[in-house]
Amino acid sequence: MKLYYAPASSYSQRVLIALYEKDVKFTPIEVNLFDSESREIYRQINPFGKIPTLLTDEDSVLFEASIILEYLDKSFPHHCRLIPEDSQQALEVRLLERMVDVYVNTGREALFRDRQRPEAERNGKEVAKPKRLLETALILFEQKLANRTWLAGDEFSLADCAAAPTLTYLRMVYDYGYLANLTSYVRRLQARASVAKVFNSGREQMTRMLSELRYPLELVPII
Ligand SMILES: N[C@@H](CCC(=O)N[C@@H](CS)C(=O)NCC(=O)O)C(=O)O
Repeated sequence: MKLYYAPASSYSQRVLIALYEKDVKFTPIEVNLFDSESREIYRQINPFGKIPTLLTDEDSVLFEASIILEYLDKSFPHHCRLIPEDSQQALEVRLLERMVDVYVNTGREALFRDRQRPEAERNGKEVAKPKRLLETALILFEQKLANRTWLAGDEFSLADCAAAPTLTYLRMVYDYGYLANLTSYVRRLQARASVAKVFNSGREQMTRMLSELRYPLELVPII
């Protein structure tokens, strides 16, 4: 199995966390999307030019992080099930993962773009709606985490693989420290071996990318 990825890419990190959780052997292939020639070559594998992509041992090409995770969970069901067998619980896991993607990631990207505008142009109407939806999702997570270890319950799942990179990077542009359960949850995520391993290997690339921005940003550690 080959994984096309970049160490700092949040969608790549989601897949890497799952691979480490499941202790699956794979060949990592780093893609430099900032280089036009590498990007062109990579488009022959993934026409959208997005990372990650998984090339399976049966030569299937899979894109979209959540589809790759579904494949890994079905193919390697014996270590750490990411999607519960119980169909009701599986729906909850998929719903939470979708909320991370649709509301938290979209809000994070909108806030990130906003921080790359001159200060006088920030906080305009284009950011109001994604920010409101982001906050709605975070409050819902806060309520669910009042009596849960992981986002969907007692077991680490697909939803946590998605939430770990997203909530870690979100802190650069949005301080959710006022949400105590969510903050403790992110601490638990970052202490988990698979998540710590992924962040440690992505930190250098992310720190460099953030320092080269028009309005530089920094990773904000959770205290
Ligand atoms: N929907 C895709 C999103 C993947 C994605 O946006 N990856 C980013 C890196 S985190 C990327 O490839 N960006 C390059 C680009 O958009 O050109 C997935 O779930 O895998």
